Amino acid sequence: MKIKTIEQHILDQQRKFPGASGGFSGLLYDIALAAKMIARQVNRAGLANVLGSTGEVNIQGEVVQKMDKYANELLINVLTNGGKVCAIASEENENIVEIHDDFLSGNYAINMDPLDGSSNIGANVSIGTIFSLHRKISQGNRGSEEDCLQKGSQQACAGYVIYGSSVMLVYSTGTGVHGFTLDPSVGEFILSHENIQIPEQCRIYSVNEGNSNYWDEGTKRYVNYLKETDRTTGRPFTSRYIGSLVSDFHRNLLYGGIFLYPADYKKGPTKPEGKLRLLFEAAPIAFIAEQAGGYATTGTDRILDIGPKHLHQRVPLIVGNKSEVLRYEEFIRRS
Ligand code: P6P
Repeated sequence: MKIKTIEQHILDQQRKFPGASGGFSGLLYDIALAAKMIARQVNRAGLANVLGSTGEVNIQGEVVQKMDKYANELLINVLTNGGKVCAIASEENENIVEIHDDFLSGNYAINMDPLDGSSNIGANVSIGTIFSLHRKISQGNRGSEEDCLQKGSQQACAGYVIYGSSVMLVYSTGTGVHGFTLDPSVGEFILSHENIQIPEQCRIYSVNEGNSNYWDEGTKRYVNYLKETDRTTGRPFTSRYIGSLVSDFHRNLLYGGIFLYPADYKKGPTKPEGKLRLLFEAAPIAFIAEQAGGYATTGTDRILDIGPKHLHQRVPLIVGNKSEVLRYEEFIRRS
């Protein structure tokens, strides 16, 4: 097997695309460094008294896990010291983290979910870090919220780290999706999955069926369709739901599947936007999905075409095999 570290891969990409400034490869290196440090803490969570909550509630109204706080503060620290970012938007912070005058302000803004699915960590379920990079577009010397509030189609890079049976970093800069597995014995991310393409045949569907009474009719009919028997389309699909977006998405990306977190009317008709956040979850996952030959929609709109209105905007997310995601849109159109 060709041994290629993520740093070598980034430099190869750099040589192919001289347009990407040097800051980009340094920024990805900083993210990989933070990922290694988070992985170390996640893997010893049960021993290091970092389980459980801090007792705080974040901007999402969710209880902050100690590991959320650790991952968020570590990433902000590494990125700020790295001098490659002009603004940091985090799922854990109400407003953007501006880069203090004592530090260099770089050419990229980062939107991140430092530790997605962290409520699962107490049960040793795989969790992840999700990141999305945009080129600076604001006029000032230092970054602003404008740099973070860009359409998903404008991302310079999107990626995630999955802290599972092994630690993997998966990313795309718009020229395919590449996966790197951490070799803890040498502390390097080694290329293990070059140019990932989602399999043609969809085999899996992932959705929290506990919400099914609160779905719209189109979603109900589509999920029932997935359960019908039709050997020509491989149905019924297998149901797999971990409740950790990075884990559910990563499995479906490699095996073929569709993930759904649709609008639900649990909180009444006034909150039909679903649970997942556009900037920190849906847009980066959608970018990777499309680069791997898949597709991502709200049910009516392509995720990557949505112009964000505010940092913590939520959207319905249906992502995976393009043919199945387009079929979902058809069910919604007809309902
Ligand atoms: P539910 C984790 O809290 C998360 O944000 C995603 O990782 C995951 O896909 C989703 O929420 C699970 O939500 O409502 O099914 O528990």
